[in-house]
Amino acid sequence: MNKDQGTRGWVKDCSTRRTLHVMGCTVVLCFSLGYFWSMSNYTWQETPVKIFNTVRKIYSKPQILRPPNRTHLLENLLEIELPRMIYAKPQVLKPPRNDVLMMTPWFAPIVWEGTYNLDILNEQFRQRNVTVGLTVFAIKKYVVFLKTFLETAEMYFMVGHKVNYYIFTDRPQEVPKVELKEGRNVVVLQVQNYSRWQEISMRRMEMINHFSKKQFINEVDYLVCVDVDMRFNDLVGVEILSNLFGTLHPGFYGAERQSFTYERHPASQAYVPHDEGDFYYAGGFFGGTIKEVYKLSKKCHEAIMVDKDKRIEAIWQEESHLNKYFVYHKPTKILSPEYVWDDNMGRPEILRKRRFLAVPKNHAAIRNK
Ligand code: UD2
Repeated sequence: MNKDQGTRGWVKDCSTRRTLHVMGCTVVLCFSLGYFWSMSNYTWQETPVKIFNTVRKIYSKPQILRPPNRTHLLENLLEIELPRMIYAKPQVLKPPRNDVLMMTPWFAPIVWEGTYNLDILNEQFRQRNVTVGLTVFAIKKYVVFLKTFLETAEMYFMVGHKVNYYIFTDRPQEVPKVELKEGRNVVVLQVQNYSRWQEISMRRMEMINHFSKKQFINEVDYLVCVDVDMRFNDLVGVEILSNLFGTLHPGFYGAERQSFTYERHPASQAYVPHDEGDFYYAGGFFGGTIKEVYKLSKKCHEAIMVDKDKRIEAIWQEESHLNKYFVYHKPTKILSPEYVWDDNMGRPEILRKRRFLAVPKNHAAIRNK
């Protein structure tokens, strides 16, 4: 074979191979198109467009994922000008109280009179322009407690701050008209009642949870959830506010773990073993940010429903579930019994203020009525 022959031979060979290659690719492409078309809901006209888009997607330049731009969060921030703040300097070597515990082992403050400066706290919360929601249930006969409750709240609760009173009731027409200071509103939420007082008490978790999502999240920054058969007797202000707070029950603040009236039946969702738990908290005063109260009320309501399916009712209804919750989700602030007191317990020296007091009630006359 001479040089030319060789070249031509190679050229010929090459063109045959190219022809075969093109034919092969065409066959594969046709089969692919047929398969793609048969597997998809596209018409023959749409299929090439779809393939083009898919190929374009595969070969297009990869996009670098950027974190969301959050600079807007820093815009429009108010320049905060602090007024002069004159007050006694905190003394590192002189704790303000040495007769009570002021801090938990997980660094949550316990709020007692004499341990904080309300002027500093008021300034901090005013700068944040907070609105506080106070939830209270007055179902059936319990509407009789509303007048005193609201009148005393106007005197002592979150003085100088914006407040929404959320009154859950089945008797909206019986909610008394109380004169309110500026920035404070009464919002009546009509809800159903239940025949047993225990059920009413427990269902508060469900209703607080429902309205947190539906309404409170859009209207207030914090929720304070309390009993209605109470009256404010001294200032209850922003010193109580924190992500998640509970209150030491007046009957158990000095008690040992073993005597706490946690639910001790292992079958209940509220069960707390004898070697666990920090404090016994009152069901009648807890709160936090809407997010935290939403989580708490959801968990407690779900636990109550699991018990209900098993025909179990925890010993202190939702208070038992609240106590279980706080064992495993520690409050970020704890209120001393100044915030839920009953004069039947006397007046111990450690109690420098009685801020929120039980109103004596005749159970037989008021419950299930
Ligand atoms: C304790 C707790 C309470 C709850 C209850 C559960 C404190 C101060 N109180 O209160 O929070 O855990 O035990 O056993 O820790 N209610 C109505 N209509 C009714 C019945 C109840 O509106 O017919 C509402 C009302 O807001 C009342 C609350 O539910 O304040 C709790 O009921 P309670 O005050 O009769 O229960 P009590 O005093 O045993």
